[in-house]
Amino acid sequence: MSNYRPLSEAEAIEYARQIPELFSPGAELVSREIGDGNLNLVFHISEPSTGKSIILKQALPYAKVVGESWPLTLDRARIESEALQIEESLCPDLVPHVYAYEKDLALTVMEDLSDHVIMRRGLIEGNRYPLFAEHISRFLANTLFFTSDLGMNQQAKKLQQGRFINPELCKITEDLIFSDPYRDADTNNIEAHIRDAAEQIWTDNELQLEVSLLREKFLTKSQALLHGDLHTGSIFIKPDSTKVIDPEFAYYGPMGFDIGAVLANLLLNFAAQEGWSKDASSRADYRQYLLQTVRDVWTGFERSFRQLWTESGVDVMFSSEAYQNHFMSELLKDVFGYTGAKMVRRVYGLAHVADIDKIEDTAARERAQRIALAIGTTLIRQHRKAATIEEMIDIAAKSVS
Ligand code: SR1
Ligand code: MG
Repeated sequence: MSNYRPLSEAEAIEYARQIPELFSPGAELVSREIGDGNLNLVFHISEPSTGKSIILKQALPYAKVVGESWPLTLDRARIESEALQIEESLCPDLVPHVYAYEKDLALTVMEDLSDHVIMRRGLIEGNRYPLFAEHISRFLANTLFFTSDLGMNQQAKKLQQGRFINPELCKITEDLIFSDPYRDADTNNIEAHIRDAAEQIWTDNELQLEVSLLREKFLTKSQALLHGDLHTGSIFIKPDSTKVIDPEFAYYGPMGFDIGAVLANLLLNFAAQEGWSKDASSRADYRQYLLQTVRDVWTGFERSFRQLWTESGVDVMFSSEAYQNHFMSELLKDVFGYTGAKMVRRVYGLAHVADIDKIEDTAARERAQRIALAIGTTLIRQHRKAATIEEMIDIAAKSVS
């Protein structure tokens, strides 16, 4: 921590200049701080005369979204850079390349993806990404399979787990997803017009039991190295390319948490459509596209994961078809629960999503919030009985019929 200081734009340029073989000696470099997430500084450094560019991402010693009153470990920069490198070894086309990690400054130097857009923004603008489901289901299948006891040496997995104990960032998730939205916590950020819905959830004992079970699994089920925060703001996209960024929440947890994060964010956009597509027919059409993407992500994941298991499984006791079927059916239940929990927290927990919050019309925003809560709470309630992805699609479709 002793040599740590948050960089200014000028200091970021000086740092970038020293990276060997990147920019021309003495070149004019331009820096822009472009971080719009909740936690970090992000500098875009470019050399206008050659068009070369990189990203410098620096962790701050506190959560930017709240301020210095919420201290946060700088070790998350190490966790992020190591997770990115593991992910790159498993699916090189789906993550940015890491050029360097500087421990003292909690700084990662990585590939610039400015020719992509943040997927959340792309969905808000109504764009379609025909390759996304194939890309993200391959990312999920490879990263989850090859870091689990199914696909990697089981002693090496235990050692790897030790490098990804991430208590401070896990606590953020434990609080903001699996605790605070279910009680009248100070961190909640509740618009007055939906307070009644939040209050109903605070007294719903059956729902709270289901959330407790999901929380328990998040705390104890060390199945695979998760990205840990795989929402559509952690995905850079363009029609022919998908890049997963920001795995600073990486830790060993239940696989369904990452899959659920992707599906939840598709469904949050589904819930928000009244704010973004003004006529009923284009709205229905885009919603169909989102539901088809939900279906394709799960079915693509299941197909790839089963294939990896059959071709590369490391454990003879886990090699029977009966065990594989049991595993996949339990995983789908977790996916339902985590999809639901990740939706509820984004409606009135601490950190919301632009898909809903940026809807200017209050009545349309409220309808989006209530649709998201209806889908989320139903998924949580039904998660232990879930048997097919079609049930999730039906729940979403019924919420707007
Ligand atoms: C204090 S951090 C709030 C949220 O931002 C991150 O992206 C995670 O989702 C976290 O819960
Ligand atoms: Mg993030």
